[in-house]
Amino acid sequence: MIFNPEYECMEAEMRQHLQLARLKNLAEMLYANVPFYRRKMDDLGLSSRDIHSIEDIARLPFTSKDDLRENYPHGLLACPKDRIVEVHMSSGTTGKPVVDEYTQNDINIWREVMARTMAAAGCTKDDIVQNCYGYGLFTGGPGAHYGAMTLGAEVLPMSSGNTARQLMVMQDFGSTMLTCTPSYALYMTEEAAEAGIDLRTLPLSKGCFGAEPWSENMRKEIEKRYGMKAYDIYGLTEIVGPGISFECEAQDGLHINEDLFYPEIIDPATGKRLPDGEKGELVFTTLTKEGTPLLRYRTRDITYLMREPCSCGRTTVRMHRLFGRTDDMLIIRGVNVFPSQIEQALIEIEGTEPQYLIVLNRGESHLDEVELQVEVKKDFFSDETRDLESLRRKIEGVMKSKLQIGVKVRLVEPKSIERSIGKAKRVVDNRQI
Ligand code: DLL
Repeated sequence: MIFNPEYECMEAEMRQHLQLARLKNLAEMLYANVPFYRRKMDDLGLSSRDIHSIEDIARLPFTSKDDLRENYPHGLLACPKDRIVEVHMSSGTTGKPVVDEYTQNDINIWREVMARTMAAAGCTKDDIVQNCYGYGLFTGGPGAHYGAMTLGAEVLPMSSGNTARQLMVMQDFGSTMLTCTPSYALYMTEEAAEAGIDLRTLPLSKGCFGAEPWSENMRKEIEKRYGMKAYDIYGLTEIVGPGISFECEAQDGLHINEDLFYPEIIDPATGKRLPDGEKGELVFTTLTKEGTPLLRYRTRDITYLMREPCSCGRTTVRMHRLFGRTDDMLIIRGVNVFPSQIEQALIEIEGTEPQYLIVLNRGESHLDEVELQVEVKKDFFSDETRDLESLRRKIEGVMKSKLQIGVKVRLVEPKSIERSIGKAKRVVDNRQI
């Protein structure tokens, strides 16, 4: 279902007018209220009067994650503090967290985009949504909660973890929709199998999964194990949380809520804008936010934009599912490798689980060495060393041909790689030690 056809199916030219008017307001408001942006625009000799078309956005300054950290906690606030009604943060691995402070209008925007997102996955007031994204400073739990409530569905605010209880509730309350990270969705299938629960016989028919990279093959695996349709949803704390873009039934890229979040793709090295269809770093401008609006925020996520019409009737630009991040891209002997490519290849290999860990070491020769730990399926894990050895060699061969680099594969026992209830950790980098 299309939640808001007026905006989601708007004619392109009309949308551009809307985006332009909103961008001008934003630039004016940021100049007036946020010293950080006033300085940046003064340095470039720019004001909102220099914006004549939406393309002029390229003249405006970027905002980086470091800018957010340096202005922690309230430096980028653009409205009086007493208008803030909710705060979220994401911590990442180093430094201060990045903060998003919401006014009531910002929360309304979030409700709107999450309702669009979940409606596109088929959620209606008749659904029972088991929400196993974490609740708290993380945006996943509250975001899906707001979306489900806006659609009038029943929400089970489970948060992540306590898998036995998740499975009990799933059965006893007849959940029809699941929202969580894809890795947690898979983990629950393992626990269910162990407990003798056949998930395919339950009423679950759809799910919205995101917050971490996952592959097309992982989607197929989730769909098969649950007997449901699995949709990709994307977002980041700094911009609003989940709800920036989402898949429709065509599952051919993620529709961006571009009346609210203006996307661009740039070359991460030069900052130059790239044409549609070309892969680069995704950049967002929040067109209508009030609390902590951002100009040209560099997400570090890599994708490309697609403007071809979609069969669902929405006219919004789509982004390809993420290829990775500029900061988790591994450069191994000059070759760019993303963990998601490894995952995509692994699921095609009979006998392995989509559970893996990439361990990077600096070898004696001072070259980077990659060890790929792969979990073997329970029924494949025999004592026949010959079988395991041939499986190991097979994986090494596949990796060599798909990634163009040599990877040392180590097969590990079923369930020995640590499971996550939130975002999975796929890379251990020992090279700094
Ligand atoms: O992960 C928001 C979210 C919650 C999205 C629930 C979807 C569902 P952060 O914790 O700030 O926010 O992390 C944002 O996670 O820049 C991407 O690198 C990654 N990410 C988010 N969604 C996807 C996805 C939330 N569908 C960062 N595919 C982003 C791949 C994703 N990566």
